[in-house]
Amino acid sequence: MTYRIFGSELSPYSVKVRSYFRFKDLPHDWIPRSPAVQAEFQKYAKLPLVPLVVTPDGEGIQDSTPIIERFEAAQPSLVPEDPALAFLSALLEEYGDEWGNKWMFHYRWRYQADVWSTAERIARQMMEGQGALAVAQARAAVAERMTGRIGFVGSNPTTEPTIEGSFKHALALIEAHLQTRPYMLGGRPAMADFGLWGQFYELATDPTPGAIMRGAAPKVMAWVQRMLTPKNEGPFEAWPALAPTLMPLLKEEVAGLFLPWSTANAAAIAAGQKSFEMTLGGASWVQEPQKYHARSLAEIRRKYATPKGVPGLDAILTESGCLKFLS
Ligand SMILES: N[C@@H](CCC(=O)N[C@@H](CS)C(=O)NCC(=O)O)C(=O)O
Repeated sequence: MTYRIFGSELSPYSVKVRSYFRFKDLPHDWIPRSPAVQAEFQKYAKLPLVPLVVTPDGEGIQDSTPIIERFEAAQPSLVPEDPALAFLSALLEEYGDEWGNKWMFHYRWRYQADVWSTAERIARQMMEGQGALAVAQARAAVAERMTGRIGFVGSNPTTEPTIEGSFKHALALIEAHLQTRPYMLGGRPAMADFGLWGQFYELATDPTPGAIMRGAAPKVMAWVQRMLTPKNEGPFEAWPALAPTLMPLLKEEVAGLFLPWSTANAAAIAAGQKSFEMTLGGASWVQEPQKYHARSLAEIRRKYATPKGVPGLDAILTESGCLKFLS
């Protein structure tokens, strides 16, 4: 009854799923994706993406959010009983997965120290067991290919200040929020933790953003460590206790940047545009649209349709400014 997780230490969605399996105490083997396991990977994967979970009866599952959702029926569950909190948790997971990934990808492939450090680690995984020359050659190839792809997540000279500003601002807001609690929604981990954490874990291991985090955010760093093996340490808190430090994150980041960006991105895809431009957080933003994000925006809107109207939720979403993007 052992699951196999094909993943990479360098992939935020892979480490997210691994931490989740640890939290659920699901027996699993962690298999770093490399040429040695490529045939096995291809046997089960529909998309050339990690993570891939292979179940004990040989079914392949991809995409970290549905992977996690699939195992949620078994205890311990990540989902708070309060449906309003459960939705906010899913929304923060989505913000981490889709917007937090811009911070991660931008810092990783923008600055030379980060490019080299990441390319080296990827090359070692790819060239496992081969000599230094093979690793050095793979490192150069990875660095060249990935720096050329930095624009895929919307990072370019126009958007750089917004991406870096958002990272530092979110870091400060989450640092304040984690002063008095071990996890985003209180004493136990939630979807929100897993989505945000995958990105922050990668950021913490890269030189430039890692230095910023170590200098400015000790509580976030302790949470990054804690989330490697997350545990129930107490109950979820109720919204009134979370609100003073969580509302600013919903307002300034989720409603201020992520949701307007995601809505414009989806509109650009629907219109078949090659690129889109907008004013985001008071600055200009321009990029080629990203296909996957339109699907995940539709999915979060679908998730909103169920708790819509539960006591308290619409008031929170209205006050934060999120509501107009969700229906
Ligand atoms: N939405 C997917 C995203 C998966 C994804 O983008 N994976 C990246 C790594 S982070 C990937 O596999 N890229 C191609 C590769 O590494 O070969 C999820 O949540 O699992």
